[in-house]
Amino acid sequence: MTYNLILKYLLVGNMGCGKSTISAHYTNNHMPINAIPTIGVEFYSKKIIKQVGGKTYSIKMQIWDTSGQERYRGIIRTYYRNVHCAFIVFNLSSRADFNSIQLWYDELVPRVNNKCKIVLIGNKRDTLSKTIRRPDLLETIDRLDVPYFEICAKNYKELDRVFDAIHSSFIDDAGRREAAKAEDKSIVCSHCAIL
Ligand SMILES: Nc1nc2c(ncn2[C@@H]2O[C@H](COP(=O)(O)OP(=O)(O)O)[C@@H](O)[C@H]2O)c(=O)[nH]1
Ligand SMILES: [Mg+2]
Repeated sequence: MTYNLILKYLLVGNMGCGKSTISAHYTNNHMPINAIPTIGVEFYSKKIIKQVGGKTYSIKMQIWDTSGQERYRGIIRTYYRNVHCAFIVFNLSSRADFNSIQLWYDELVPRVNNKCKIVLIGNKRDTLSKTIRRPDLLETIDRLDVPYFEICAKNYKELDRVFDAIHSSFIDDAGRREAAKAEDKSIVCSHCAIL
């Protein structure tokens, strides 16, 4: 039996932090990512099959890549509501990006579904000029209490590792719901679409 899982992901963060690169590379969209900033919202999708605990999951991802520009905020907010996981991306070499993490968190939290997972991604790990002090970063992760990944968006393996960890957490949630159903404790989650 194959379980179908539809996962909607959203990427937010300041302009230039690497959201479009992450989205395009992860979904194997080999279109050249030029220097033109994203206008409003761009859509990417990817389908993968994953075997977990003897079960097969067909996972369809919908990835909404947003523009970091303030003037598109109104349009972007219309995409927040049904998202399963929102990624706050920042450039590890940018103090301004780091200072905006809290702003992006405050932007998302009141607007996303209360079951939406929020994940922090420090991108451009490969750049030498990491300007953010480690203790400051750790304090932020602790304060927001979110999973944190450090990546280079040009490294496909690192991207796979991040998204795989996120899918796995949704599969675990789905497994727990299945187990609860089997025990007739009906915990029904309408948010994560397991069909
Ligand atoms: N060195 C390095 N450059 C990156 C990385 N991710 C993105 N970039 C570059 O940063 C610039 C902005 O990336 P983009 O994905 O358009 O950022 P967005 O505005 O957040 O969508 C582009 O020139 C990318 O090639 C990374 O991990 N390392
Ligand atoms: Mg972009």
